[in-house]
Amino acid sequence: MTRDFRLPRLYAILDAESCARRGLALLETAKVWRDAGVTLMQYRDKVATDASVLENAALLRCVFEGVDATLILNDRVHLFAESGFDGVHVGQGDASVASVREVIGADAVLGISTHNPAQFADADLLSVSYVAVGPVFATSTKLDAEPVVGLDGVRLARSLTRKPLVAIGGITQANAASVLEAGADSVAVISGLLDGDVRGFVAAHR
Ligand code: TZP
Ligand code: MG
Repeated sequence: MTRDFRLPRLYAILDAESCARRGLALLETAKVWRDAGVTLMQYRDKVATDASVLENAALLRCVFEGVDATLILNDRVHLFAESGFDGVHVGQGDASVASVREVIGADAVLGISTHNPAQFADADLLSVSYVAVGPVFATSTKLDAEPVVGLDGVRLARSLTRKPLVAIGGITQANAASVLEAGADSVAVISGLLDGDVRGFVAAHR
């Protein structure tokens, strides 16, 4: 049930473009993350066709077969059922939470991105499973990112929502503890995993 969703401390985001930019294969990267102990992974692919996203989703499901892991699809709400994933993550510019819920059903995991106090407070009232706040720090992964909210933004979000809270943007193994101390339940990471030591990251935030 949505209300009981619990975020693990590490929310790994497998971003297809970030992998490609580094010459890393998507599935091999997912296998490394699985073997390192990742239990929540979002597949984010802003450019691929729907057909290719569905193909990758099926392969990623195979990678995590038999593992107690939650798989989330970024956007592409219309592909949710076919993807066989556990949930979707949407941004402020996407369809309304109510209409997304209609498509994915009451039990699927649903996350929403938030960037300012009004959105933090609004998200608390929505039927989302968790709230993402960010960017906490500067990031070069998302070119159209909103202004940095900093650790104060995480504290503010924490004070305005009782939902499970994940922070995103520029998070590395070196600064993750400060983000969790600021009140986030979890850290969502792209570059910090691709460029860092994923085993160390998982072990430090189990
Ligand atoms: N939303 C806000 S910042 C961001 C997204 C998707 C990118 C996070 O990537 P990184 O590499 O962990 O900074
Ligand atoms: Mg979106």
